Amino acid sequence: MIEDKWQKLWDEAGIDIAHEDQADTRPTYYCLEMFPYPSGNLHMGHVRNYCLGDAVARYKRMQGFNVLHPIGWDAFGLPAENAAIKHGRPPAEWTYANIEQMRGQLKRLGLSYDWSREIATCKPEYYRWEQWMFTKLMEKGLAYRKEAEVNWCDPCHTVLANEQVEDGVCWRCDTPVHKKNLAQWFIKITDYADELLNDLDELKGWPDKVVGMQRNWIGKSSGAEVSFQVEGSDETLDIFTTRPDTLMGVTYMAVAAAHPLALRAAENNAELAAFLEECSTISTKEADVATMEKKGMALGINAIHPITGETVPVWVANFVLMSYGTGAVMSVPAHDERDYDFAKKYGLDIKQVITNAAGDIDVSEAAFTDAGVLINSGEFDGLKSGKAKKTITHWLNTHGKGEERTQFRLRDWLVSRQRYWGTPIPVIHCDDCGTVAVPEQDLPVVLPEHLQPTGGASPLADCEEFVNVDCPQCGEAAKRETDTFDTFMESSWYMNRYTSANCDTAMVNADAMEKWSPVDQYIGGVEHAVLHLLYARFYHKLMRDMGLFDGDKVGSEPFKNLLTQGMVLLDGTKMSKSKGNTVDPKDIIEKYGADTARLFTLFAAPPERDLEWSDKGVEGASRFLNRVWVLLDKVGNTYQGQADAKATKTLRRTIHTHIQRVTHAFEQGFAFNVAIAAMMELSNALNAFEARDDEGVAVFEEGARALVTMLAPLVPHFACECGEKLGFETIAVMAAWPEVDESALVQDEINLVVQIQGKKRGEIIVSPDVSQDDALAAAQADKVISKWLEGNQIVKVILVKGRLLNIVVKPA
Ligand code: OVK
Repeated sequence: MIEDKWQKLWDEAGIDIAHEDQADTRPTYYCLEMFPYPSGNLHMGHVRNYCLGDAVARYKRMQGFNVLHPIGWDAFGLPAENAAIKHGRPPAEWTYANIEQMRGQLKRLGLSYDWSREIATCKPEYYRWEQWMFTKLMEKGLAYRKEAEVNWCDPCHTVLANEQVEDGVCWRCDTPVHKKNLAQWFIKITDYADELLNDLDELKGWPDKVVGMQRNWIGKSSGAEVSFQVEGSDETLDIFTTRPDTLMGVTYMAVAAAHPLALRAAENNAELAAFLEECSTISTKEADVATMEKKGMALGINAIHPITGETVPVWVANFVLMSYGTGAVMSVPAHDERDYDFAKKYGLDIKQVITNAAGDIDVSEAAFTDAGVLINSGEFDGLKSGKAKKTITHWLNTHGKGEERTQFRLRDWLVSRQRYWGTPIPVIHCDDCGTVAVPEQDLPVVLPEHLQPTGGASPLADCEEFVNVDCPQCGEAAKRETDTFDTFMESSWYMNRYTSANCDTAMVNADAMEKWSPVDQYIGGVEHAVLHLLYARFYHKLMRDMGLFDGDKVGSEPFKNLLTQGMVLLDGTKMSKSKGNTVDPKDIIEKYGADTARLFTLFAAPPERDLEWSDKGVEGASRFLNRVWVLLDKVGNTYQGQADAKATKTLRRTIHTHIQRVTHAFEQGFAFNVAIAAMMELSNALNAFEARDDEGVAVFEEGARALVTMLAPLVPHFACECGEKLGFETIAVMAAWPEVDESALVQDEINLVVQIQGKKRGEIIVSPDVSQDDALAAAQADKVISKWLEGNQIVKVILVKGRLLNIVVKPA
């Protein structure tokens, strides 16, 4: 097996190890792929992700970089618990077995990871630093506990993320979920909203699409906060609007089902109470809220318009969420589609206050949502929307009824989960001292690994040796927090931990961070475009502000360049276990070997596009490697016949133009498919060549060596075997990347098109830097072209260097 042979040799040579040695003066390069959940077996999507990363890492090593290319396991989370429930084995057992299995599969592919830095996030030596960080965040007031409305599933006895609620039911047990107010832990990401938004401008190496998604998620909007008095009470109903110019068109207010006004109104109204209950089971996903049927009920309460003093009814509506803004909105049906549909459905007033320049807007059929000119707005009539926003906000401000405000869509990060298989939240609840952070010397709070979840409440809560503890402040009996962290916590800082994976005195080593961070190239699925990437950017800034590294030296962003890979499809749909349309990487590797699997995934599509699986494509990749192998047998051969110096020169030129093209493809967004296509062309050119003298033999060998060397980052075992066949001085994956010999690119002669009166009349063979006069002379000497010039007076000659000669004549 050539794979075993080479993998052993690579290990012995230690070529995958990132060097910390100060004496190593090579520039550093950090290449990282999103680390896997240890879910059981490698999927084709993983193979693609990790082959892309490996090609980058190996290429950079051959370019002379000291490369950090680590791997590890995102090991906590629900799948392990679900499998544990199904198989009756603790999640730790399942997780560690999967890690073993998947590590073997990664090794089988010959991926050049620095295994000395392998991490598993479920190990205390990893999560202790996350716990340490959390206690520091508590000290700074950046981590806090508060009651929040959450999705709760009774049978599963847990909070569900919005994404885990489908059509109002639990994704796992199909029971309707309901909203519940529970004390939860949050981290104040909103304190960093502005920085997270502004720093997006720095991320020139990220796809625009991902930057746009992050910008949208943070969702900065400017507008005004407006207070509406509740009729007959001292209370106000505060709302945020981005359209204060439409304030005079408010005809009703809408509040969330969980809003205190709604709850109070429902106390003596059974019908309303039933409606609020119905609302509590609906999804809070924005996409669902946008598409669901809009429903509401009047509360029987009025609000007083802050400018006109008129009353408008207050309704409860299922599309207003307590978790966004203030849980209340002003409704302007004439100028907002959702408000319009709702008003039409329930017969509420529609008052137009904006028109266009021509004044011919009619809102009897649909809302007019553009900016325009104010009408029916009293003293504000005639103002344009932009000016009106400012004027009305100013009016509110001076009358104490509102002010200018910027609002973010981003909410604080809810990090607690009522789950067993996660990092224990390092907090102790004491009847006297309240919520107390576990002191640094008592960390880590180790998760007992032997517990068996059953699907109900977390087994941690019943584990007395875990729960019962003395309060670190007063020494009295107290209880540990039994919630664990969201697994996005672990994946938010792993990229920094790899720089100093074995450091046991700090979360990261500042010098190592300076040396390696930020990640030069991050590669992973677009499914993480928003949450993971945002949390990782946030965490990096938190670590900086905690003084764990020098922000001026390291920078404030963890990932310099990002490549989001496309999906692997089979028959046009995403490979998925539940649909049964998967191709097992194991079968391909067993049948064709790791290199064919690697070559196919890299060749079949540009990295960021979806890749359609094709058995024919796999066979094609395998055949190409065979052809190269056979081609190498020609090295050293001399063929019969007259030596042809020109053909040899042309081959040398082809070799170097192809080195240039392959290098360019690697440098420009790692277009491996383009690089491989160029290598196939080079292989064909070599195959068509027959050396007839020593020069020919030497150039052929130069080409074969370049081809093998350039294949090394993609198909490393094969390239090493080829290198051995060719007598490489070093194993192919350690060879230096071939350099383009510029002199080989120079062409002695070129074909120059000759146009007369704008029409092509022939071609001449000239030197590439021919002068205009010499080119004209050559054209005049050409038998065919000279016929077109005969008897005509040449009035103008234009030479476009390297391309064409234009002659303008005056007919005789
Ligand atoms: N641990 C996280 C993760 O996504 C990453 C953290 C950094 C948040 C790529 C499939 C598949 C399809 C059907 C059945 C089973 C699997 C992902 C990531 C990387 C790791 C492809 C994975 N299809 N799996 N872990 N993939 N595609 O293990 O986009 O899910 O970049 O592999 O993926 S992961």
